[in-house]
Amino acid sequence: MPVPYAAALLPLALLAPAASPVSVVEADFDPASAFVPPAAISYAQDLVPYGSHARVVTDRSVPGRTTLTLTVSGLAADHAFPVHLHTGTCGADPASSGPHYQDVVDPVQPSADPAYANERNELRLVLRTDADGEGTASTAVDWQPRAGGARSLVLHAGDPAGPHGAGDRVACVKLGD
Ligand SMILES: [Cu+2]
Repeated sequence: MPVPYAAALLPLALLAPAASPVSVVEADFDPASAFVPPAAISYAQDLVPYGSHARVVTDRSVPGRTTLTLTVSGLAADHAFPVHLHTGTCGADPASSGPHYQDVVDPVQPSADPAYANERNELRLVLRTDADGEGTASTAVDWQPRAGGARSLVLHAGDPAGPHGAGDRVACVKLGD
């Protein structure tokens, strides 16, 4: 009896918890040592003061595409932060966020080969704050992260002295799996 069977399943399919194509993370930057492990960590209060705010919207509603938008308030004014999607989660050690997430993973790690370490194969953006320390930046890539593979968005200090220098990791936002 295929028809009644399908009809019986339809409501269940509608109720099934499908992964939302748009996820939103809202968090205040706190010290890693906070009693409750923070959803966003600052490692450099001069650039990312405690209590400053981040909102990350990850939109996967277009098949095979990811658009990520980062909006902040309360950060250092008139500053450019290189921001990347990283593989690891945020921890007390800034290095715990691990290497950059890559769609096609470089077999040689740490990845320095521009065939892999580029802005099409990694998710990168530059967040520029205004005179009030507010800013928003968005970028899109033609892939979607593997489940559980991209667990943080890392803000770097920026290094105007070097062409590729992202500089120290100054803050980290935990992303859901
Ligand atoms: Cu990075």
